Amino acid sequence: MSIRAHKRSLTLAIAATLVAPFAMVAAVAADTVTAAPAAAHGSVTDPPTRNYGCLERWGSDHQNPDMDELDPMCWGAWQHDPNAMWNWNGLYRENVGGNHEGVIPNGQLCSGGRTQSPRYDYMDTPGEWVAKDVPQQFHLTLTDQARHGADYLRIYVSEPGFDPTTEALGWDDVQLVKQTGSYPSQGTYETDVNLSGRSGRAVLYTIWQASHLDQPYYLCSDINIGGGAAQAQAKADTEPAVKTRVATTAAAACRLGQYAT
Ligand SMILES: [Cu+2]
Repeated sequence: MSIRAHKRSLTLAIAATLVAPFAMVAAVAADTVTAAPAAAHGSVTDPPTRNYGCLERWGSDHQNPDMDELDPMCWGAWQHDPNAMWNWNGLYRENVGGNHEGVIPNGQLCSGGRTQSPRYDYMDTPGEWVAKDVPQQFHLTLTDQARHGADYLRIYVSEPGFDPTTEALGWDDVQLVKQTGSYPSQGTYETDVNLSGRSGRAVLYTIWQASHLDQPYYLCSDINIGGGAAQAQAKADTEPAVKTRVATTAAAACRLGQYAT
């Protein structure tokens, strides 16, 4: 077994232990459990990606028919493939060679060029995705359960006037905000994002170039720039229990990751 294969199987073993809390949350709420084991990878958890947001809000209640009205894009996502949520951390491609714009077609940025199709295809669907209120300057957090490290985070924001409720994101719709330096292997990567001069709904697009392999992740987060921060905090304080459970699981994953290395 090569070192790389060994690392991979170790990662999978850790993943099997990590996915259990999610499966239990689902089992409590639903008669049928469709959760499949997720390999331990990561994603932008704040502001949450489309699929991570749908897991945060509905992971313990994903068969609730009210979701159709309350959160229609999440409803669509769960109908399309629940594994996009259970595997919230697996939206990546491999061996892209840094040629992101050449490999990911316009209109498919949020699914990483329909990676592992059809699992994440719905992430490209225009519509009323729930957008997180953020100030013009905020912290972005990427949670890396596998502690892959990062060669860089490259962060784009959709152009003013781009309407994610009617358009799928293309390269001509985004402008580069920043590219970070590298991060060592750790549980979270954080960076400041400055969107001065911007307001309203936008899509934040993050490419995480992991360091263990050529394994870039393509991550869309819906944001409402300048949206009432106080209001967002009040909402967060009354979020259903699942949010806490997911956050606890993610934190536990990071700690487990530390011991596993
Ligand atoms: Cu990974």
